[in-house]
Order: sequence, then structure tokens, then C-alpha cells
Amino acid sequence: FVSPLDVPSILHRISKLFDDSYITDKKVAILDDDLLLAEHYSWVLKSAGIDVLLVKEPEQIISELQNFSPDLLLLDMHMPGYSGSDISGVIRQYDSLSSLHITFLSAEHDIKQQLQAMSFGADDFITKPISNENLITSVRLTLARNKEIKSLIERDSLTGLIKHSAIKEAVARQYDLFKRSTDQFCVAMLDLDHFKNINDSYGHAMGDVVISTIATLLKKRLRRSDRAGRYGGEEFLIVLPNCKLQHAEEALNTILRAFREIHFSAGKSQFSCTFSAGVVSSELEYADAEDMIKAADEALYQAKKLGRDQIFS
Ligand code: GH3
Ligand code: MG
Ligand code: MG
Ligand code: MG
Repeated sequence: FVSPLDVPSILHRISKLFDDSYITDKKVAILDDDLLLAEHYSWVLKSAGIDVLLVKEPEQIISELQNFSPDLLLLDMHMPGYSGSDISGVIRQYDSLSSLHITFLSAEHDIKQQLQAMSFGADDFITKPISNENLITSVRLTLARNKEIKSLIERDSLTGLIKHSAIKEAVARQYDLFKRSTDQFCVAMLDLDHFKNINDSYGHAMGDVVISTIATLLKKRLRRSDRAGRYGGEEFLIVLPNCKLQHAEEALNTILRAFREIHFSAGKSQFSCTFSAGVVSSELEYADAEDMIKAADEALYQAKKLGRDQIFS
């Protein structure tokens, strides 16, 4: 073990390796039956500005991970009564934890044993003992790399919004939270009006400009805790946590007014565009997240039927 003094110096040495502002998710969970060692790792990572959860009861690991939602789990391979492979096998059965990065910690040097253990759902391996410097470097590299991969997989390149499956997952996560906390939340489905006409009259590239404009507006005007995703071509799914139906409706109406005022220039002509949206609240009891999305889609259909350029709830 080292004195507290050398953690800052380690950080200083490796800081040039990383753009810190880039790593915004810094949550790591640790499970090791050697509590002294686990506490040491925790202290080292905390000194590096990482939020750490020490899992002390392996039986509670699923709920603890779901509550803390870490980006990385450092998991001991050998524990009395459990193996790391058993635990990662269980973790991978939960959809909400399927993207959690699991790194095995072990004194196991045999590569064959390591690979076999990893076939149960871990992503990589750290061999114990590990120096403080290597632990911090390895954890930060994993966090940075994960964030980059996640954003490449989840983000849509035209709008920078999260894609279909990621926004659906965000709705599902909110629905799960709601079941436990009963905080009301809303889901909205938004679709541009007569968008085919815009493509036909001004070209597909101009259509793309309109799509990225509404996406930018959503990013700017929604609350930070809200999430918007590109559900389809010119369709957007939005989840608004901690929000009453009336407020969601107001927020979308404000965005609609702003969007309507935008004048797009295509050569000598100018045009504008509108959208329709359907909003539903968790106050009405829905069977699951899927059911709520379907209801938002039906509300959207009503908004279209009533003449478009409006929010239906
Ligand atoms: P409505 O008011 O009923 O929604 O009419 P609409 O013309 O908007 O009909 P719909 O929503 O069915 O049309 C979607 C159109 O959006 C069809 C498709 O060609 C176009 N589209 C889908 N994705 C893209 C894209 O990425 N870029 C562009 N430019 N157009 C797209
Ligand atoms: Mg152990
Ligand atoms: Mg449309
Ligand atoms: Mg559409």
C-alpha cells in the first residue's frame, strides 16, 4: 500500500493521457471478498475522482448495481461460495445491466483459465496485484473507451441524438424507476408534418437539414434530464422524467412555436415546417414501457387526424 501523497503525483503523471472533460461517467462498483483490498482499491479510485460503490453483500449485487448504475464493475474471480463467473453470468441475465463493463480481478495468471472465466460474460481482466498507477490508468482507459464505443453505437450521425433502441431503453429504464418511486413521467412521440413534400420540393439534402434542425431544437429546449431519440426517419421519441402531462404538453407546444418560426432557405424560395406530437403520462396505468410508447404513437395519430401542427394528449 502507498501513502496518500503519491496518488496526486500518479494523477499528474497520467493526466496527459486523458481529456478529463470527456469522461463524464465515472462510476465504478467493486466486489472482492478481501475487504481490505477492496477498500484500498476504492480509496485509490476515489482519489482519482471516481465515484465508487463497495458491494459488501454478494446476494444484493443485482439491486445494488441497478440502484448505483455504475459504468464498470471490478469483480473478484475467487470468493468463498461464489466465483466471479457465476456472478457475471447472473448479471448478464438482466437487460438493464447488459451494457455494464465487467473486469475480473484475479491472481490467475493462466490465460486459458482467464479466457474460460470470461466466457461467462466478463469483458476483460486485471491481474492482481496491481499498482495504484496501473489500476487508475486501466479503469480510466476502460471508462473512456466505453463512452466512445457507446456513443458510436447509440448516436445517430445526422442528428447526434440517441437511436431507436437506445431511446426505447431509456423509456424502459424510466418505467422501471417509476414502478419503484412513483414519480410521474411522460412519453411523447413527434413526427414532422408533410415531410415527403419537403423532400419532393427541395430535395433530400434539404430534408436532412430540417431533421437536424428539429433535433437541435429538442436538445436545446428540453430539460437536461429529458431524453430525445431519433425513433425513425423524421420521428422522435422523448421521455420526460418527473413531469406532469400538462407540463410536457406545454414544453412541446413551446418547441412547436419555435420550430414553426424557423424559415428554411432553398435557393430563392423559403419554407417552414411543423410537427405533430402525441403525449402520454404514466399517471394512466400502462402495462409496460412498450404499451406507453404505443399509446404515445396513437396520440400522435390523433394529432395528425385533427389537422397536424399540434400536440395531442
Ligand atoms: P405526415 O404529416 O402524415 O407525417 O406526412 P409525411 O409526409 O411526413 O409522412 P411520413 O411521416 O410517413 O413520411 C416520412 C418521410 O420521411 C418518408 C421518407 O422519405 C422521409 N425520410 C425518412 N428519413 C429521412 C431522412 O433521413 N432524410 C430525409 N431527407 N428524409 C427522410
Ligand atoms: Mg478473492
Ligand atoms: Mg411525417
Ligand atoms: Mg413519419
